[in-house]
Amino acid sequence: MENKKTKWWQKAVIYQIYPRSFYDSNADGIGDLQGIIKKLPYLQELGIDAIWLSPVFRSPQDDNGYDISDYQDIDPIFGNLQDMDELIAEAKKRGIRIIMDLVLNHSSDEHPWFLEAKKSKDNPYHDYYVWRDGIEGSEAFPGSEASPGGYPNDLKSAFCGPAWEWVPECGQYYLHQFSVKQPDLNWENPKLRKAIYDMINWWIDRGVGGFRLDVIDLIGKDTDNCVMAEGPMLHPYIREMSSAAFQRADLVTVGEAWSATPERAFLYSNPDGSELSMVFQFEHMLLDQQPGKEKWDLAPLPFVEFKKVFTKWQQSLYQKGWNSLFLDNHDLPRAVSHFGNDEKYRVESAKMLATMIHGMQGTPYIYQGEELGMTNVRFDIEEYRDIELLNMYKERMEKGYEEQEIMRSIYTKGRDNARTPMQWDESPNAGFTAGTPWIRCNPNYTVINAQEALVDQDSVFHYYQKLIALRKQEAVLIEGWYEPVMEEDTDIFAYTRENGTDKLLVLCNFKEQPQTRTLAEEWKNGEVLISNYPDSCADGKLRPYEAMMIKVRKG
Ligand code: TEU
Ligand code: CA
Repeated sequence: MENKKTKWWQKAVIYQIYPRSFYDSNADGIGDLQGIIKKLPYLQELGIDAIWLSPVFRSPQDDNGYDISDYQDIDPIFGNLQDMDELIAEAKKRGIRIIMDLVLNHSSDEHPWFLEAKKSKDNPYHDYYVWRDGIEGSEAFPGSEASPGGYPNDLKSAFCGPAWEWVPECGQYYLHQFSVKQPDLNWENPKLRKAIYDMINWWIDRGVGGFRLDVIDLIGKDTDNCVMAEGPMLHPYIREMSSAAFQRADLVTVGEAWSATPERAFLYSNPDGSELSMVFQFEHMLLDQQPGKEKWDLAPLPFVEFKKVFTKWQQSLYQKGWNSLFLDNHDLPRAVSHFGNDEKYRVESAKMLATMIHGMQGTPYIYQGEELGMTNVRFDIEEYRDIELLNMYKERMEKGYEEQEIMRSIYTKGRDNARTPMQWDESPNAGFTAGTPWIRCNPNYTVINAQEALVDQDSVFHYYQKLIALRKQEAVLIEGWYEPVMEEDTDIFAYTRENGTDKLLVLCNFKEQPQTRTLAEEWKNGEVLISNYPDSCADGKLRPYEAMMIKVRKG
């Protein structure tokens, strides 16, 4: 097999920062760029190679920055362009690259393009967005006096309600797949595309290390046929953007693609570099919900299926593409609460999940606080801030759902689980701010915090540090073939990785109950590279949530 040169991002571990919840340097209750700069030594100690920064561009913050009103400026709540340059430079000194989060499917309704676009149908910017006339006889737009006709079609917004909003000024509806304040951009317009590529190049010239591309699978949409994800023009647009911008530098690019399948991921992450480095796919995240329903409609995790999804992705992309490895982000519940045990075995299960992810092929992502084993929260409804969650609460209350059931969905899947402030120490507000935090802290910060983790050699933090270091040492982690072991086992997640010289066994007990399994002879004298109990060995006995990586040399 041809051995192409390994790219820097194939050996990298990327850390995601949700800036408003990371560290507040000026006591206004919101995390900011200077706060991140202050915490760079912490990240360097962890050993990460790059930071993916959730959006810090100028924004009305309707969806916490995923509604951008100026792509070439920093929102004042986070700082200014000088702070951004300083962050890039300071991070670089520590060997850390900065990845910006580009939201290109939609802008804010306060973006100058949209302010122009809505003035009239003949405005030069009108065609930067997706407009349609009302349809006679279809469901009427509520409260409209001008009789615009009903909604153009029945597309729904991801944040509840119709995906169309009427603008009396120009007499048309605009498309918004997310909130009303996030109008969809019209990628069919070459002028818009050119403006976007110029903007990306401006950031490349400022020295950023790459980009995460928000809901990139939606940009090639065919609105009239209601084909939103993976539309006919998606890959042509990505290829155009890649050659007009990304390919100018040695960047990492990762597209968020909820609709990705391995077959499509070959295109996105083609090793020829014509599109992106990799995509975030979510197949493993969509299993514990009722089929055909929403994420709020909970179902137990089908564990064997969960493992098979990983196997499929690991094997299909081998030497044909590249995987992103993650169990949480700013839209998902906390990994240890979701897949582990956030009470009695919090530390063991957080380390077990880390082992399972970091043993695979791909680029691992750590979401802020995951390295501390931070957990989900249970707040009163007034204490939540997320637009998605609040809209859902309102809609389901109106539809007559039991409040208790709605709250259970929020505790389990709500995005604010991941957005509570980073827990730095046991001082008030977790040491996150000297002011009033924009969202309440998880009350468990008195026990779960970075200060505590840094002094404890057995902490989740130090376990991640070891895993990151292992990735730099063991080539088999980067290039080895993935083969599932005990595929039908309902308690254990196990697989091997193998290259020309080494073979690795990753063994993870996903349960509180101890397990005994018979391991193949070849592992008996293997070296335990890492494990979450002090005295793990390859005897096939696994204690609650025990996990280990065992290595043998071949031949
Ligand atoms: O998320 C994409 C997306 O589809 C989300 O609405 C997702 O379905 C939901 O969060 C799952 O709970 C991206 C960003 O990551 C998210 O933060 C933004 O709100 C969204 O795009 C709109 O930009
Ligand atoms: Ca601040």
